[in-house]
Parts: sequence; structure tokens; C-alpha cells
Amino acid sequence: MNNKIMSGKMCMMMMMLIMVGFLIATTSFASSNVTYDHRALLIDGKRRVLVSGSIHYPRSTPEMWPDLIKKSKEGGLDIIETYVFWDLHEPAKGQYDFSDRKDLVKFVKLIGEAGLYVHLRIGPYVCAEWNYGGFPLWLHFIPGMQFRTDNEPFKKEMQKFTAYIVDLMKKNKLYSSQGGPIILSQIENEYGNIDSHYGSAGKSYIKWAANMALSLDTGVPWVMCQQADAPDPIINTCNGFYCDQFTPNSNQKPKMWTENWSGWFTSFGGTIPYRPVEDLAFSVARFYQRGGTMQNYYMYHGGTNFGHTSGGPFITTSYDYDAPLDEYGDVRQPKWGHLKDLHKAIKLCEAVMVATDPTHSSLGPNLEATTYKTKSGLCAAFLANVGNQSSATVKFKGNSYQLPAWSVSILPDCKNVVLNTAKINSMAVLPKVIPQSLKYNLDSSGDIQSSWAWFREPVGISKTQTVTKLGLLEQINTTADKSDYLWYSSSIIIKDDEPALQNGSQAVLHVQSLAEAATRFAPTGDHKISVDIPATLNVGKNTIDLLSLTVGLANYGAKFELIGAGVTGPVSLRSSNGRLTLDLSSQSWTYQVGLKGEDLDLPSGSSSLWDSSAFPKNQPLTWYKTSFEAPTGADPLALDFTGMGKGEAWVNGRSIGRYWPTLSSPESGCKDHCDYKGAYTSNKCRKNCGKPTQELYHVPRSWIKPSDNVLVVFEEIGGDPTQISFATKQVGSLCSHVSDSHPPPVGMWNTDQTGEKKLGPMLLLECPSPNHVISSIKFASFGTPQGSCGSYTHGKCTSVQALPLVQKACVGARSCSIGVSIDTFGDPCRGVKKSLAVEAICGQ
Ligand SMILES: *[C@@H]1O[C@H](CO)[C@@H](O)[C@H](O)[C@H]1NC(C)=O
Ligand SMILES: *[C@@H]1O[C@H](CO)[C@@H](O)[C@H](O)[C@H]1NC(C)=O
Ligand SMILES: *[C@@H]1O[C@H](CO)[C@@H](O)[C@H](O)[C@H]1NC(C)=O
Ligand SMILES: *[C@@H]1O[C@H](CO)[C@@H](O)[C@H](O)[C@H]1NC(C)=O
Ligand SMILES: CC(=O)N[C@H]1CO[C@H](CO)[C@@H](O)[C@@H]1O
Repeated sequence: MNNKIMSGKMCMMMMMLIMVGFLIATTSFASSNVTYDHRALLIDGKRRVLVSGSIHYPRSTPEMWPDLIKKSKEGGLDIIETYVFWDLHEPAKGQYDFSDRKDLVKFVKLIGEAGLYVHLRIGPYVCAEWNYGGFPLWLHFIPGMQFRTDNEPFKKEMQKFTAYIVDLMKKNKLYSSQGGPIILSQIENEYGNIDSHYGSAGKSYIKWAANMALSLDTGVPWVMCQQADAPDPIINTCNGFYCDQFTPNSNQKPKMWTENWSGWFTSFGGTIPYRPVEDLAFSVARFYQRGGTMQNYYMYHGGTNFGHTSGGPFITTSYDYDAPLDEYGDVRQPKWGHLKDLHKAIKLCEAVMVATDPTHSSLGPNLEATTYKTKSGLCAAFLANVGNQSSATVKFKGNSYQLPAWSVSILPDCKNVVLNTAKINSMAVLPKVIPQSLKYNLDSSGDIQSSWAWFREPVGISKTQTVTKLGLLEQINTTADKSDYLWYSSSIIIKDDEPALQNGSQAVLHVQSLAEAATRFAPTGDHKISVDIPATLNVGKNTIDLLSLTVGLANYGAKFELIGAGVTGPVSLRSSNGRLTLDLSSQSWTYQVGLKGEDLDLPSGSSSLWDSSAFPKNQPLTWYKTSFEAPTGADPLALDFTGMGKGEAWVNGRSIGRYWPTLSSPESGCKDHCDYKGAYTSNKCRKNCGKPTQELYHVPRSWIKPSDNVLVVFEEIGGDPTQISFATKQVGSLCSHVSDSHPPPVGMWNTDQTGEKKLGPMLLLECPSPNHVISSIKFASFGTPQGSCGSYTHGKCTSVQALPLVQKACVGARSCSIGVSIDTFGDPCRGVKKSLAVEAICGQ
């Protein structure tokens, strides 16, 4: 590693960070007493200001966990928060599974070993855009069952599972009171959003849930989020895009934020939401300014909905969430870096924040100063401009400060600004997606055609195990979600002497279903959809086969277990000449749960029934199989399903999820530039208009071997498997744009003992991989450069020295830092506010 530019000051700072980490790591081995008061959580009697982030263990692989945890710690998290997924752990009543991605104990232990805490949100209702909100399907079939209310069968199972998880944690000594990392637990989840639908039974249910949880005696506090009436001593916490105005339901409880949505989830057929980091940082800084002491990013790493875990309906396989760590586990810059700087700035205020209550004062319209000040002379301040239009200059304790609109400045000594949420010091990284064709393990003929085998899924009933009933059955009741697919099959006899029809008459089959159903579906806000299918009627027996499929079961809303899925009816047939109309809804129907290919275990690739003759393209209901070599390198890997329609794919027998690249997002609703100023909502910042919602599907590296990997695809509507390709993700450009009014990078200003001669603004670049150095500078301009990463342009004012100086400082080094001032570059335009923009490339 060539690191010639790193200054002595920076080294000192890094050493300090390592020491802090070490201290936390050692304390986590001894048992700690976690309590709370009105200001904060207390760990061994000491109030703490804590930063937390959500990572859901089954949305990545155990091989990815250590790196995700390491990057969380480097990003400044103290706590990792996860839900517990009941459906994974108890797939059949009384049978438990904690293997592989379900290894909760291992996940919690790894977090503890890294020196971080855990918030275990047991739920066991989790929402989470997860299939059925995390409930196992068998729950639905218990007689008298009603979810999430004062219902004996439900309470019995909820208590049994919650106790099972608490016991498992206790057996492994994972609670803080036992020396483990778990400092908080959650019971229920956002019930306050929907409790009005349950009347008084909802109220008594929450009391019961609170008492049940407390009786489990974990030794650490419990929280309920979005539950204004959470009974004492359970802490009610806030979820939302902003929680600065939240107050808990007792002046004995601390102000805590359990879900701060770092972005938003994506649905098939929708555009892709994102949240500008300036706004996210603003919301977090405001929360700590207004007395908050623990907040959690939902999500810090979103990950992937493998298999059938996505909820919905129609939640995409990617659960990227625009989180600080992207779907593949890479840092998303500048989001990750800016939040890391923010966490450092907040931690510089921790000592005084926990010692006292905040005092707020107005500095003018939309301008608020908050001071934390102790008698012993400690002082920290937050200055906020909550206006969404213009920046302001404020006077505070005799000094004057410039506050951009919708921003907070943090002053750990009530004097020097170490960070303003709208001024990003962190570099941005443009990812580069590199297409790679699928490398087949070709047989001797070397022919792509012969490298694919296929199997035609029969239309209609093909299994011996079927159910025949009068009338249309609800799908979830019928399949128990054992498969996405349900065949509805029936027939009508047209008699020879039917006066209304001739042999070969045209007709229309009208099918009414719930939104999740039917092969010609389109997600709409409306739950009911209907389709009209042209049909030809022949004299004699006419068979009607309908394939209904689910794309993730509902996970949210009051009584979501009653929503249902499938063909609800009416199903009717009308001849084109209008002389015959038949309602088929209540006649006899035969049902087949699942596909023949699923029964034959085709996803494993091992069946002997594969056909290796020339395969058909663009045919519905077709299985395909090939074997391939792993793309070289260790970069994150995805399959690009462009060319395919809709279906599911398995790599070496493991489902990488449902794919649906043919469904595009609406043409409108996206903006080139999303202004971070002003209140964020999930629809405010959208991208990817008019393009397929999801083309790339994550394949964890640990799931593949160097060669002889098996890819199996089930295509529902028709596609060409030879078009399937790989994509790897690499670092494209590093960019940074820092103005001469930016505060210096956090932690650098106070390295000077006198506290007076502080450093100025600085631009920092670093190649993410330790094996890389900055190989070239694509752009550098000091003056008034414009544009964004990848498309910077020189302004009217620009220093000719910028490029050679930046090249000299950076090329050949993994990281570099450059002072953003006329001292470095000379002054190309007196009296004008200047900035430095750089785009750099990393290489070997
Ligand atoms: C835990 O701390 C609280 C107050 O901070 C104290 O009242 C309690 O006795 C402590 N419990 C243990 C087991 O040390
Ligand atoms: C009806 O038409 C079909 C298809 O053209 C044909 O196969 C069948 O034999 C015809 N049946 C009668 C009774 O004419
Ligand atoms: C499933 O079946 C039960 C019992 O027949 C019925 O009460 C319930 O409404 C059905 N569920 C749905 C979603 O239709
Ligand atoms: C911007 O501020 C104005 C005035 O306070 C307010 O009415 C408006 O809703 C704000 N817009 C956003 C997007 O927050
Ligand atoms: C009320 C609400 O919209 N809650 C959502 C908050 O965000 C989480 C994570 O995306 C969802 O699970 C909740 O449904």
C-alpha cells in the first residue's frame, strides 16, 4: 500500500478511533446492567448517545455478515438492529430451523465480537416487506385464529415463539445482563398504526403483549415502536422519516427512534426511490438536537429478498433501500461517509449531551439553536435552519455562522462548526457495472444451444394429487403458500345440438381475481383485477385451465390475513355472438397446488427428466438449465435477466428470488435532480422512470464454485435464456466537491492543542480496495466548477494549477488529502467563493 500523503494528524485520529473500538470490545465481555431514564439508555449506570442501524440477517449470507458488521462499525454504529423472522425459524409448527442464513445466534455473536450492541426486535410480527409480515403460514390454519389481537390461539403461539427466542438467547448468554451484546428487545411492531381496527381487543392485546414480554425476564429494556400507549416500563419509540418532534409517553423514558427510513423499498412495476444524504443527515442531527439519544437507520444494509421471502404483493427481490451499505454490501458513497462524519460529530458532543437537558432558543424564523451546557463548563450546540428556501447568517454567542437551508451545524465546543449536514466532505463513488457473458461449461460441440436443457411445464392438471370442489377456492387457504402457483381447472360440454353455437365459435372468458392472480397481471392500487381471455369453443368437452400465482404475500395492514389471493370470481364465458353466457364460478373445479417441475425437484438441477434437444425460446411455462463457470475476481456478482420474462431462478439449488425484468416503471415521476431541501416523502425522489424496475439479481459469491455451477430458471411468460448474462460491480470514479467554506473533516479541527489554529477545508479521496491506488485524475478544478460526479465542468473561474497539483498529491497513492484554499492553488478570482472538484480513477 502506498500512502504517501496521509498526514501525521490523520494517523493520530485513526489511532484514537481504534482505541475507542477496543474499549467497547472489552466491555462487552463483562455483563452490563442496561436501564434507562428520561435522557438515555444507561449502560452500567452511564447514559449513552447511541447510533443504530438495521441489518436483517437472512437478507445476506453468513459469509457476508462479518464484512457488513465491520463496515457498520467503521461507519460509526454502536448498535445493529434486526427483526427475528418467525416463518424462517418455525417453518412447521414445533419444528425449528436456525441453519445457514437463519443462524440468528451466530449473527448476534458476530456483532458482539465486533464490539457492537444488538437490538433484537422479536416482533414476532415484523412487517419488513417480508412474506406475510414474517408469520408462518401454519398459523393461519389454527382454528379460531385471528392475528395480532386479543385472541387465545394467536396469543398462545406468539408467546411460545417469543419465549423460544428469548430462551435461545439466554442459553447462549447473549443478553447484556449475561455479558452478551443484546441491550434492547422489541415486542410487537407498529401496532399503534392499526390498533383502532381492533377496538378494545387491541388495547387488551397490547397490555397482554407487554406483560408477556416482561415476564420473560431478559434483564434488558423492551420497546414498542409506534405505540403511544405502551405500558410502563416498556419504552414507546418513534418510526418515520423525521422524529425530532416525538416525545415518549412518560417523562421517565428516553426519546428513541427505532426506524429512520434511509430510503424506501421498491415494488415491481415501480420507480426506484432514493433519499438524499443531506436530508437524512438533517433528520438525524435534528433528532439529537431535540434531545434524542438513540436513533436507528432502517435500513443500514437492506440486502436481498432471496427465495420467496419478499412480501407485498410485488416487493422486488432487491431490498437495497438506498441504504448506506448497498444491496451487495459495498459502501454507498457519499451516504455512508457523510453519515460516518455526522456520527463522529455527534459523538464529540456525547459527554455534554448525556450530562444535561437541551435548551432551545429561536434565532429568527425557521432558525433554532440548541445548547447543551454543564456547570462544569462543557458546552455543545446545534444550530438549525429548518427553512426550505434560503440560507441564513445567524449570530450565536458572539460569533456569526452561515446556515444553508434545511441544515444543521454541530458545534461540540459551542464555537467551532465541525459539520454542517448540507456540506458533504465525504467523497462520492460512482459504481461501474461490467457486463460479462455467461461462461458455459460447454460440452465438446461448443454450441450454446446444446448447453441448455429444458423441460416443458404441462398446462393444467398434471399431478395425481389434486382437489376437486364446487366453486372457486381462495388461493392462500388452498396452497398454504407451499408454492406461488395454483391451477384452477374446469370444463364445459357444448352439445352437438346447442342452438346458440356452432363448432369453433369464438367466445370470451372473463376472470375476476385478486391483484396477485392470473398470468396477465399488472400491479394496480386496486386489489381486484379482471381479465378477458379470447377462447374458441368446440362441440364436446372444452377445458379451462387458469394459472394463478402470488408474488409475495401481504405484509402490512389491519387483518392482512383476510386479504386473500387467487381467482375470486366471477368466471364467466360469453360467446361472441352474444347468444350464450355461462357463469362457471360455482361449478366443479379441480385444483393443483404447485408445478410438476417443483414436484420433480427441477430447481436442484439433478432430475433426469431434462430434455437436451434444441430448446424452445419465448415459450411460456418452460424450465431451463445450464452449467457455468464463475466469473473471475471477487467483485459482487449479479445475473442480468434481460431477455427473460418473469419467473424464478436457482443457482446450485438455492433460489436467488423471483425475477421480472419485463415489468417497467411508469414514464413519469422522476426528476433529474431531487432537491434535498424540504420534507421528504417516499415519493419525493424517484429514478429509473420508464425502465425495467429490476434487471440485476444478486448471486452471492459464496453460493458458487469455480466451475460446474448449475443455473435453473423457470420462465412463466416466455424468454430467451441465451440472453442471460452476468454483471459484476466495480468502483468507477471517486469524486469530491468541497467548497472553501466547508468545515474541515470531522476530528481534524481539534487536533491542535490551542484550539485556535484550526485546519481549513480539505478534500479527501481514498480507493475503497486496499489493493488499489489512484491511477489518474479525470478532472480537477479550483474555482467555480459545476456539475456532478461523472460530469463536472470548469466554471468561469478556474486555477490552471489545480490539475497538476492534484495529480502530484494523489496519483500513485491509495488516499490523499488536499487543502481547499488559495494557499494551495493561488487565487484565480478574488472575492468569489471558490470550491475544488475532483474526479479520480482507482487502478492496480
Ligand atoms: C442497574 O442499574 C440501576 C440504576 O442504574 C440500579 O438501580 C440497579 O440496582 C442495577 N442493577 C444491577 C443488577 O446492578
Ligand atoms: C370441431 O372443430 C374442431 C377443430 O376445428 C375439430 O377438431 C372437431 O372435429 C370438430 N368437431 C365437430 C363435432 O365438428
Ligand atoms: C380461508 O378459509 C377459512 C375457513 O374456511 C375462511 O374463514 C377464510 O375466510 C378463508 N380465508 C380467506 C383469505 O379467504
Ligand atoms: C417549505 O416551507 C414552506 C413554508 O414553511 C412550507 O409551507 C412547505 O410545505 C415546505 N415545503 C416542503 C417540501 O417541506
Ligand atoms: C407506517 C409505515 O409506513 N410503516 C413502514 C415503515 O417502514 C417500514 C420499513 O420500510 C415498513 O415495514 C413499515 O410498513
